[in-house]
Amino acid sequence: MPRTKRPKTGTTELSTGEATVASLLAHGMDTVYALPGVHNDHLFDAFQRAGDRLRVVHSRHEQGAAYMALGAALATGRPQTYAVVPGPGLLNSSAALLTAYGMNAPVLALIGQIPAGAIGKAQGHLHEIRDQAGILARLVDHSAMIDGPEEASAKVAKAIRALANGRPGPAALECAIDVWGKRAKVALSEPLPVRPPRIDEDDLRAAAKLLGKAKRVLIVVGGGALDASPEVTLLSDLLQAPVLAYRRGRGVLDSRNPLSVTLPLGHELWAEADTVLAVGTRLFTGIQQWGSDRSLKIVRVDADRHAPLYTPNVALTGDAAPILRRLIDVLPRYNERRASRRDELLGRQAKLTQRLQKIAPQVAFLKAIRRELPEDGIYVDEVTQIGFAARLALPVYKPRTFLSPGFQDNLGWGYATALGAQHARPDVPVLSINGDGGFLYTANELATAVRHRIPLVAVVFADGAFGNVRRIQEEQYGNRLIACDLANPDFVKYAESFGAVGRSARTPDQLAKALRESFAAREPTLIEVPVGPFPSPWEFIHMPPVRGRRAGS
Ligand SMILES: Cc1ncc(C[n+]2csc(CCOP(=O)(O)OP(=O)(O)O)c2C)c(N)n1
Ligand SMILES: [Mg+2]
Repeated sequence: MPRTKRPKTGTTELSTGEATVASLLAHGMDTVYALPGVHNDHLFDAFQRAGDRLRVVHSRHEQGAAYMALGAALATGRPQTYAVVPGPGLLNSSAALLTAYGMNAPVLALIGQIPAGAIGKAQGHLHEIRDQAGILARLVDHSAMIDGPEEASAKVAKAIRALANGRPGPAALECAIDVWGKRAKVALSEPLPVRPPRIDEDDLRAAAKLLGKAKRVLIVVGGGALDASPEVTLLSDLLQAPVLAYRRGRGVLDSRNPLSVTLPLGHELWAEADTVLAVGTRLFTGIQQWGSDRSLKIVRVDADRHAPLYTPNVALTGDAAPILRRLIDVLPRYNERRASRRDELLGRQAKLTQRLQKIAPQVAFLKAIRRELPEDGIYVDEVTQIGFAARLALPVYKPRTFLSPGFQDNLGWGYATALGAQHARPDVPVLSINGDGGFLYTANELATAVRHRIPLVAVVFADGAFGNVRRIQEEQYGNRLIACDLANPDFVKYAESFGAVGRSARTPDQLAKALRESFAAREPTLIEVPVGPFPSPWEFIHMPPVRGRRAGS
């Protein structure tokens, strides 16, 4: 492991907080999403003293700060930071940290602590929590305590490297209330190099051979493929392989390419495939739901060597883009020119479009959204009826323009995540879609949108229910309804009471018009769409096994 380079003696006198801020800035991290409190006062003073070099975006709840950092990380692909107080502050942010972990998102959490000498003594200090370090160590792969100004910079550098090293993901640093303000002459560490693993040439050839001789390749892409869109596109063409994305990988292959498929066609193609090229995906749906057997060969490209669900025939470990570039170099030796599958896939896509008439009301709204959201606009998903349908039917043209919470699928992530995405990408419109259930998780952050002039446009589809839960109770529990009907605010007035723009739309055409006007106005906006119950999408999402053995069962 490379050691931190540092001058022999420290030359600048800084507080721990100031050294931390200087290191963030040295790593190009110029924004902190944050909610202050006494434990972090010295850190916030350092934020203040950084002046224009640092943007501090304060939220109204710690989950808002953490989701904003997550949204900014997902929209940009670059590391982002949030800072909160210990105990309740940390726990308030923890669902976002968990989601960042599940999504391998580069989010650095700066968490306060009680006085250093009191940690672990259960004396009842403000915001004390038992074994905060242990809690953090279970939430993220890299966590550490900053014990003084001299080591702050090195610890920040290590944590930031950990965001990208191996399987990427969040990291956390704690610092005690009486340590942030301590001063010393310190040496600032330089950013540490991230060393990608060497690409194993034997494995590469084995992968090329397997793919080259395969008759029907299916490429499956997840969040680990987001930075390998050109490579996946080329490989899809060379192999005439359809590319399946469910949530995270949408847009890696442009939906306008007929070989770009979502779950229902992926299910059919999984049954027919002899070889799967899995890029940056756990392959959960395929292996766990659709089944696998010996005749299915799997080439895995992943940042993580560990494949928990299956044993790949060939595993290539590291960043997808460089590995796939090498594969593209080697593949022609083993791969004949293939007959085009374009017409076949066009036909199958057309049939799927027919089948998706079953969820026509959702599809009509999605068409309106796609018409109005520019090609590089960012759609932020939610665990709601329009969201489930979007995963199947919203065309996505570019990676990082469809942000979906991955396997956590945690209700209520959307609005604050979208706010972070819009803050970090002011150059493109961001659209947050929500159900009325999920929206009220972070709707208070409308105040943040207004305070920081973040021109996010959000839509809330209001059916007066946790609709998904309600439909399951109707269909599978003899209509015995419990805990599913909601009392809603008037969403238009609610938005207006914050100083945001409130609009209302009832039909897809009205929504299109409201979106067009909102994207043009570029102001924090909430569009309420009153709706009734939607038809169930589940037959297109939970599909039966189509191959021999189901792994894990
Ligand atoms: C953190 C979390 N809590 C609970 C759930 C379970 N859940 C899934 S969908 C849903 C209801 C969603 O309601 P709403 O946002 O109004 O969307 P709708 O289904 O009505 O479109 C619930 C409670 C979840 N996915 N995540
Ligand atoms: Mg609802």
